[in-house]
Amino acid sequence: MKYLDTINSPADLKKIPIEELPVLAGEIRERIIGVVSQTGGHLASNLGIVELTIALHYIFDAPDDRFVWDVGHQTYVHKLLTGRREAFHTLRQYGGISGFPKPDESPYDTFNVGHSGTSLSSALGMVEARDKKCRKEKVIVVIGDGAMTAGMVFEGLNHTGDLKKDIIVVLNDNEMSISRNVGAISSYLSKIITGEFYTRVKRETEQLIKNIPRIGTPMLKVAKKAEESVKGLVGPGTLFEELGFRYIGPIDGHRFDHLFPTLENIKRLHGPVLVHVVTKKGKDYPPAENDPASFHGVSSYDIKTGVPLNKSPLPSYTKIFGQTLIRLAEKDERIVAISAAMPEGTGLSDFAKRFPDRFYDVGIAEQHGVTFSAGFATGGFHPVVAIYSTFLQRAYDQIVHDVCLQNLPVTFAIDRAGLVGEDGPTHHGAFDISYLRHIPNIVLMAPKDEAELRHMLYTSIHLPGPSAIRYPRGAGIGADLSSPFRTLKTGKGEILLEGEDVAIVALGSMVYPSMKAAEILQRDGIEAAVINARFAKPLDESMILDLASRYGRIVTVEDGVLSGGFGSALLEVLEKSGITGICMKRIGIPDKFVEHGSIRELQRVYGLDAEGIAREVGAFVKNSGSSGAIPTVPPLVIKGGKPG
Ligand SMILES: Cc1ncc(C[n+]2csc(CCOP(=O)(O)OP(=O)(O)O)c2C)c(N)n1
Repeated sequence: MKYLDTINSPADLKKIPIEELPVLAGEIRERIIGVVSQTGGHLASNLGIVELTIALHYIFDAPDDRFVWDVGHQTYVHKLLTGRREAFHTLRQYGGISGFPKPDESPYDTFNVGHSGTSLSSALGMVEARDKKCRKEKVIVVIGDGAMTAGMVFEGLNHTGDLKKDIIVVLNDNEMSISRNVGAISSYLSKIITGEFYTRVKRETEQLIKNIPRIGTPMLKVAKKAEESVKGLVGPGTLFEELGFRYIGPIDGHRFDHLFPTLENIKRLHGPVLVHVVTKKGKDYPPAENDPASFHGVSSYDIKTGVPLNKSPLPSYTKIFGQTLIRLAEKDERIVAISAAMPEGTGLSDFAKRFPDRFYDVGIAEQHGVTFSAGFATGGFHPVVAIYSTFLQRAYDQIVHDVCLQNLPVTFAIDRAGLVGEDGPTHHGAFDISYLRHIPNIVLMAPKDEAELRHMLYTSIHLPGPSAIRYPRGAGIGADLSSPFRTLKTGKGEILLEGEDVAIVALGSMVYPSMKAAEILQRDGIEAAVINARFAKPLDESMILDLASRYGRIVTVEDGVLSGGFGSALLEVLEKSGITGICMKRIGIPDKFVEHGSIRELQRVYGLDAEGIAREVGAFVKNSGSSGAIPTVPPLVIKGGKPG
């Protein structure tokens, strides 16, 4: 019997003799590698944190003691040790356990998380709540060196140093974000790990002492200076100590004989403590150790080789975006590209190789990345900021205040728009249409396929103001990419299919499913027109009013939330025009956080596949009378104009 199979809670873990824990660590790695080879998930991060998680659960007493994970993608070991061992094979599957911490799923999960940089702030809130209730539990943050680059962490550190309450921060440093970690903080941590710090301190101290004169006040003064200087340099964690933390480390995060005594000691300390633990991403699985960036997040793979299974032969939107940007940048020196710790994920790694001086990885710092681009644009450049829809939420005010208010020419390449699948509610790109379309000056587009993405990117870099292109996760449809770039007319859609009974106005990745839905409807005797809207802002108002007067029935389809979304924008156009008697139906994501599951499953559940759209449109046509309502159309006066 495996040790792992005896563990249903941390209490069971504590029955295993300490000297046997390396065996348990091996079993856990085997289980994770096996399950993730089928379900996909965050492999390398979890393989790197096995011993650390075991030690934390052994030494502390969860769920009374509260673990707060940053990002939360590294919690598979924690899940295996806290009652989710038997459900572990359902990881990230529809109806199964989540790939991230979820208080709804387990009392051992203290905070819902998926985005980086929230741990310290949420933990500090828990600390204050604990102290106000005169309770004694420990609050332990586990944060990676990549997550440490998020600005909010520094806001949290700042506040923690001020409050001086009991809190433990475990810094899990593997020198990797998804790709190699970047920035000055990362170099600082790296110097600590490599011992460069000690060498420098020693050298500089020796130099100072050599210069001390032999007698009198000057000697004292210099000795004092030497002391201060050494204080500033000595001790690897000076930065954290100056912020009010007691720094401990660095220690080897794969050695129980280092982890146990350190964590035992820390348990007794008061005030903010930071323990610096060094681990290896992908530990003990050669494909992941050798290429931790590719194995950060994986889909199903062959265990022996690590080679991905079921990879689509068609290029992804991400890839087409990256390739297109290189082509455009070859001819246009104004183009620079910005990523927030995701050069691979956003398709910019080839751009970074081709134009190292025109590529910026700002770390997990979406807010900074956007305002940095705004500043760059004031200097005559055209920054293209590639950020996933869900992470761009972070930078809402920067988009409003720093880019759009000043009408600066910045392109937002919004990858993973719409449902993203197994990562679930923290990661779905459900809100971007709603959080962008009300901002003055911005042009918001969504391509129906990867060929249109190329034209949109070309169009956007020639616009005088801000624009955003939202496109989905995964492969395109295999569209022909050979046509030369062309400028799309701002705010103009295209009619793809004429019909008589209803007009389906679809946005972006919902266009082709809507075309398919029209085929299904035709078999039921319903003739649907299909329109590719292309733009969510500005809208093709004249076309919408024309459709309204011709059909009397309009259905909008979008892969974003309905509240404040694309369909709502059409309703606003109708309301503004004074037209009445139009039957309208909006299809999209309802007012809820969508769970995890494959994109296909979720589209089926939420009626966003061809069958679902056809079903909804068919019922709508039947319920809205034989020929639709007869619209009352006032004289067409189209107000508003193109954005600046
Ligand atoms: C706000 C935000 N931006 C980007 C991401 C994508 N992301 C997930 S994990 C990760 C890297 C985290 O690195 P680190 O904290 O060092 O953990 P590791 O995987 O190396 O253990 C990134 C950039 C995110 N989750 N949240």
